[in-house]
Amino acid sequence: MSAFPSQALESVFNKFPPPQNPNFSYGTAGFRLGASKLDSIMVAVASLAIVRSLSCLDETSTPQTIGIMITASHNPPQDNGVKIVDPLGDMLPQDWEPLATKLANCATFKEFEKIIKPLWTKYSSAASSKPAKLVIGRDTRESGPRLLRICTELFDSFSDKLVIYRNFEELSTPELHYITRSFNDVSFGVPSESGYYDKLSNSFLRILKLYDISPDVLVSTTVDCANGVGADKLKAFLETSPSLSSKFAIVNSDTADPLQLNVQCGADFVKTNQKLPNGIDSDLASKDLSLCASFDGDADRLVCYFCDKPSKKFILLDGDKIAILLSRLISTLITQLPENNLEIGIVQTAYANGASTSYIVNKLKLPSVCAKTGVKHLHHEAMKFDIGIYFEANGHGTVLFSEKFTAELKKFEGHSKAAEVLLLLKELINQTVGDALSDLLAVVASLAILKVDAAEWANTYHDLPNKLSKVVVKDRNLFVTTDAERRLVKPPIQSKIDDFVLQTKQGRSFVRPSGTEDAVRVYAEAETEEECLRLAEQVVHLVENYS
Ligand code: G16
Repeated sequence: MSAFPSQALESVFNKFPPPQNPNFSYGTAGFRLGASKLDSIMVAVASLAIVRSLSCLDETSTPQTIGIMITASHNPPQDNGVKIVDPLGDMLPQDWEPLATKLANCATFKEFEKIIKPLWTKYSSAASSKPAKLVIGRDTRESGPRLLRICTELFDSFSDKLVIYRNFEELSTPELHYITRSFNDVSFGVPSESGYYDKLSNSFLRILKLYDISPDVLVSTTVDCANGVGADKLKAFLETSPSLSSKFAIVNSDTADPLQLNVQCGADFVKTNQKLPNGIDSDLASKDLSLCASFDGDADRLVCYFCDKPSKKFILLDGDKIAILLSRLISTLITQLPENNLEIGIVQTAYANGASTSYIVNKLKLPSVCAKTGVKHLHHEAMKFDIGIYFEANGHGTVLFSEKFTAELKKFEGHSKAAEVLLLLKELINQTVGDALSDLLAVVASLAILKVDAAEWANTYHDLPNKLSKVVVKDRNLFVTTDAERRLVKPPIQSKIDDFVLQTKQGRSFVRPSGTEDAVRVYAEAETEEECLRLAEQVVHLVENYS
């Protein structure tokens, strides 16, 4: 068995020492905070990723590849974050998160070694001392290269008998998830950026061909890339797919100035403020046969929108609307199969607009599940269905197709166009995590196949007026929720929220601590704009008074 590399680890640990009394926690999407505070966390995460790889053995008892993604997605430019991606491209299992938290909070190497050494030794022995395998990527944040180098410095301090890694530098979050899985599952794709682009463009163009749809007639889409990594990746994708390049125009693509990231643009800005981003005006957004879309800072969220022509009113097509559009296409295709017993389900969070959930249950007659915020929670629930469609209202989501789905559909291959299209959708829609580019292509294909324009899509149902507020509090950990984050256990203000809700027509409101920002979020919806704003103010006031 290879010896535990105590000295090498200690020297890197001491080079990037933790602060006094560290109090970090692996949250909704890994560790996320001011970039200057992340150095010691990188050492903890890189070490844990090695152990995770050693613990995930394939059928030949060889460690599988684990991903490390350095990003803070929708957060402001000065933040950064890091998360671990499991062999199949999903998130680090939740029962490993406390370990990540513990390692990040070790104040001395002695404490750190006490936790990591027994695990490393145990798993390395089970892996017959074969090396751990890792892939690493980062978004365009200014702090990204420096934080990434802390990880590679750690890996380089070991011999390659202990760790083999591939550094991809700049990647979108969904690319990193795709590449991680492809290293472990050759049937999933080629583990490279070009493999990812080919998989998307081939499946997309083949779907269009089955319906004789020329790319020229697709809706023209203007994409706000949040001045983030999605801009570079969308450009690269369009270079590899010239037949699509005239249908997608990119705005907010300034990745050379890291301070512009997510500023007045991007999916989070558009969804939260319910207005157009910088770079897209109401004339552009109301052009015929067009659509606007926003990616977030690491290109794993998508929202679409347009402006109504005569009134120039902004109309948002958020994650709820995307889920419903995709479920409409998938349900239509399923009914065209010669036979099937596949169960489709839709997973949302408490942020889903009440009107969307009613539409799913009452019109689509599909099962609807409410999960806690965080794609890891939704992903888990969606896996319980043969076809699990999951989207957060903020545009983070995807559609998971099960093994049963593939087995059933393969039976009809060659004699059912619907089966062929469904199998291609499984290729097009990222099976590992929400993916703005893949979701956008799925939306554009759905609109073309269903012969629906943005206005008709928006009219599927009408959102109840809603408002999401962010309240900065002294300690967000004082806010504890239950019932998929729809009710507060602590502090004792839930009954007051209930009273406000009862006084509001079609009212709904909840309070939850953010897992990615130092704040508490307050959501409110109601029958009218006025009542919604009143409810939001009342609940925000309650929270402010309590903190
Ligand atoms: C992350 C998570 C999402 C979550 C969002 C906000 O998104 O992956 O699932 O909705 O944070 O989370 P919270 O309200 O807990 O701050 P992203 O796109 O920032 O990685």
